[in-house]
Amino acid sequence: MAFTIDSARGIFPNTLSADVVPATIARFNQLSVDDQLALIWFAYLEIGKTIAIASPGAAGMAVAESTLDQIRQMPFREQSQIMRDLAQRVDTPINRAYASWSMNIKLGFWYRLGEWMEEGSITPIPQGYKLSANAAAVLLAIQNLDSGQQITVLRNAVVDMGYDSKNAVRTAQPEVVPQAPSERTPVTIEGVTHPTILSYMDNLNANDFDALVQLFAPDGALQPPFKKPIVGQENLLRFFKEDCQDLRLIPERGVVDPTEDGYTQIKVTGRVQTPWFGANVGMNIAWRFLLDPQDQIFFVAIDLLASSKELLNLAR
Ligand code: ECH
Ligand code: GLY
Ligand code: GLY
Repeated sequence: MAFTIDSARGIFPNTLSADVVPATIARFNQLSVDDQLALIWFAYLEIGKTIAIASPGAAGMAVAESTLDQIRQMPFREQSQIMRDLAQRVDTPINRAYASWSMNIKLGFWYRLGEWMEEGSITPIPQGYKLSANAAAVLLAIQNLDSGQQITVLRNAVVDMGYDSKNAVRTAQPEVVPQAPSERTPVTIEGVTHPTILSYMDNLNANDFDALVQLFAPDGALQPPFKKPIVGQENLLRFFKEDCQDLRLIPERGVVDPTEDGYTQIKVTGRVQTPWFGANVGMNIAWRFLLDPQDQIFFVAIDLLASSKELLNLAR
């Protein structure tokens, strides 16, 4: 066979992704736990000044409700300890529950805690809390990122909290109903008319995950930004259902490049919106597809780009 998943990861090597995001997370992870929580609080307030965030959907949050109530009823001192435990990833019942939730439930959980901190029912970050010099430098680095990179740093910091035991059972996320065919608006991509690529974008936009996963080869893979590839239709379907609801993909342009043994490399660039920030944040994205000789997706990498200039970079 011409390609392995490992070699496929290297297609379109000129693509510049926002490596500043993992670099910033690595610096963040070196900070003390109190600095981490305070830094996120400051960053969140700062970002919230210019971009509105949507409140989490009620249906999705049901599984976190009892944990949230439990925390709300604790004395302030215990609430602080719960937040520290989450950031320190120790083994506690709440941290195990947290780790079992989908990404959006984790974000919604912190969204609620943040609301309650503002309103006074959850212990606030102490007034006048002074960040260490290192933490202040990380906060400044975050302030200098573009908004798509900022929300990615925030999200990754939150998603990595809790305690993920090896044999943890994941809590199912309520499923969404795919959009009716009559309500869908198909995408168009300058330079790309390949039906597999157009269907990929359209099915993801319509939350039609069963149809989406059929576009992949049985052992096909998808690599989210800064993550390892997710391999195989079953794992992909779970990922789509849990973490990919209500995304808006706005591909703009691309190139198609037939390669060895009947495989095709296709790079598309454009923007993606998350339901949390809607049209207020458009992330600059590249999709690097490798289709097999049957035109099924053997591999696709999704990259968060270093800058909007990269949207025009379709070079190999
Ligand atoms: C407070 C202080 C104490 C500590 C904490 C606090 C709360 C923090 C909160 C943070 C909320 C952050 C949020 C971030 C949301 C980010 C969303 C992003 C989405 C990116 C999606 C992409 C999708 C790409 C994909 C494409 C595909 O083709 C395939 C699938 C996929 C303040 C209390 C913690 C509340 C809400 C970055 C890029 C295009 C790979 C998914
Ligand atoms: N409001 C964003 C979400 O629940 O996904
Ligand atoms: N929403 C999954 C990711 O972008 O990593």
